[in-house]
Amino acid sequence: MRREILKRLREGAYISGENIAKNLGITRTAVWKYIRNLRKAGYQINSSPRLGYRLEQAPDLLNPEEIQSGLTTHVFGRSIQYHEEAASTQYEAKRLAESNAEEGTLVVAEAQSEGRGRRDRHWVSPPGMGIYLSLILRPDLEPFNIAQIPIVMGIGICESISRVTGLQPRIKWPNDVLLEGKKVSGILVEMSAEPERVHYIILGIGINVNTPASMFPDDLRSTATSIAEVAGHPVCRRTLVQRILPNIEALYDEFKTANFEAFRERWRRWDQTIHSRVKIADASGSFVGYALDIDKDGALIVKDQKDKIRRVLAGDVTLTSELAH
Ligand code: BT5
Repeated sequence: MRREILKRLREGAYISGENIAKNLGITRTAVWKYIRNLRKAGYQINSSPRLGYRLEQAPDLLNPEEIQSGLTTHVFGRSIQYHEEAASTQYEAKRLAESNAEEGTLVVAEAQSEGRGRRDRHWVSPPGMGIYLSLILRPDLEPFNIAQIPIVMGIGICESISRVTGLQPRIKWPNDVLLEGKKVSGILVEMSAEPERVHYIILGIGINVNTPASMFPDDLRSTATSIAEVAGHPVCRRTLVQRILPNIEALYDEFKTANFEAFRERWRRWDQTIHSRVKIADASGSFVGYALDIDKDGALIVKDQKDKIRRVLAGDVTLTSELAH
């Protein structure tokens, strides 16, 4: 009902409470209560005794009403579960996936108390500042290909940030998006699979949109940033989500039928890893080298200090400089 009322208010003109009530088959008192609740949620709604109600300004919330108004996707975000606060949108999406939620189901939270990165690391998720979302995917792919998904999705996030803000984000292989060398977004892919078959994937995306530097813990200040910090002004989270969803939906559709090779050039366009000195760390240790390229499977090709060529499939990359080759 709330969504229906918003839809009518969004048409832009004044609309009387009586009209809304008649249209939706509810009482005028019920309409008034919905309007009161919308105002509480931050919607600025003008009311004039003769003309009725008019929406002056919608808050920058990531609720289904806001995301879906004007969303151009076919599948992604057609069903949305919204939380003012979640422990982690990954947990919620996993729960939904286990109970057969359809592909494209989106979980969004305004804040996360236990936002997660890879290997159970923490993702800082202060309320109302960033985008914290998880999508349920059910691709007919082998588990081997899944590690390529965050790499491909990085392209969509860069393209979207660039389109909406004019900034030039960069990808640090495999799953970080950087602005001016600092992390602005991270991608997390978790899956439930058998050796040959993927049951579902939860694609998690975290973006620092309006997060002030002061909200990052001390140990992240030198490595994390937000779009607003770099742009110098706040950026509408809803606009960004509405750009990201169709972008990553198109990439995903293409990914299901093409192999990673098809994305290599586009990925290189945003990359900041290749031709850099890198430190690679994974569970088994770390080494220093020079990133030469990304191969047709999305692996990072690194020349180590003994001039041995190593193929890196997973791990954390630290860029130690950007010297030309
Ligand atoms: C990632 O992991 O970068 C994946 C982050 C995915 C977060 C999304 S939010 C929606 C969904 N729900 C979740 O619970 N998670 C996903 P990783 O590469 O492991 O990076 C984690 C590291 O980034 C941490 O150990 C910190 O050093 C740093 N970090 C934490 N919060 C950050 C932030 N907000 N901005 C920049 N860096 C951050």
